[in-house]
Amino acid sequence: MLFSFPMTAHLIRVPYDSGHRGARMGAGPDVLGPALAASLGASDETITLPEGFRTEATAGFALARALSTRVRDARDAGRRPIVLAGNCLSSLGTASGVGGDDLAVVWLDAHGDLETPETTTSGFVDGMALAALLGRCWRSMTASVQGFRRVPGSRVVLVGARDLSDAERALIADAGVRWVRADALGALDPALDAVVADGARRVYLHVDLDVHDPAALPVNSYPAPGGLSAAEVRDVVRRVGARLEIAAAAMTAYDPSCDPRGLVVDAARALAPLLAGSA
Ligand SMILES: [Mn+2]
Repeated sequence: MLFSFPMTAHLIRVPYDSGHRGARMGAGPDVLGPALAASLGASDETITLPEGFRTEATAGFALARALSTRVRDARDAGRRPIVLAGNCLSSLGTASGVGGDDLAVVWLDAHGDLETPETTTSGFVDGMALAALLGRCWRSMTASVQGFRRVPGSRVVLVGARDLSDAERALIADAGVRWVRADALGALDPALDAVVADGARRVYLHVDLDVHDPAALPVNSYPAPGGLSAAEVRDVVRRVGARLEIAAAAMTAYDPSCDPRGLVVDAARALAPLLAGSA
């Protein structure tokens, strides 16, 4: 492997969903954090917001701003940040904290997170996270995140997405996002080659855990049939890590109330060393 130098992982928990601490997917980080810190031997911190009323978008971007600083600090200390977040909007903070002009994004998710305020029918800001990272929406808010720079579509590989609106499919085509379907994972290697040819050397590796097939791993209340097995997710991460330095990674969107047997925790524990570069 090209980038196998030892780097201790640092876990950063962001235990919020839509600004609500510990609710729904906001409960996932506090279940995953202790399990992974022990198995990785990693340090662990939690980002919190002061008490008080705030809107979903206000909270989401406040967390992204805090996360950007923590990610940068962890990297400056020689550690690889592994973010455990309720929402995918955390990606804005993580990618901004890594910074640089050689960054690719590999995004595993059942969904595209490519809606914009003009196309969303749910109003869920999290469903716009990747569109915001591409610079397609929320531009005054992303500008408030230290180190933010939009990632060009040619540097983005979307893996395993299958629950996509027409608007999201149109944005994939318009932005030139490289879409690797769950039933055609062989397309990953050519997509990664193209990203490297485009100048990327490092990657932010985003794993929305609902990329897994919900028949095997019940991750949250947004199931989409036809996802990846846990072994396929690990293989994707191995193949990404063989071509690009994993600068930071995330596991998101785990709602423990959907997973009474803790199957997702076991899968996350098996995946974490690959994200951390310690496998
Ligand atoms: Mn997502």
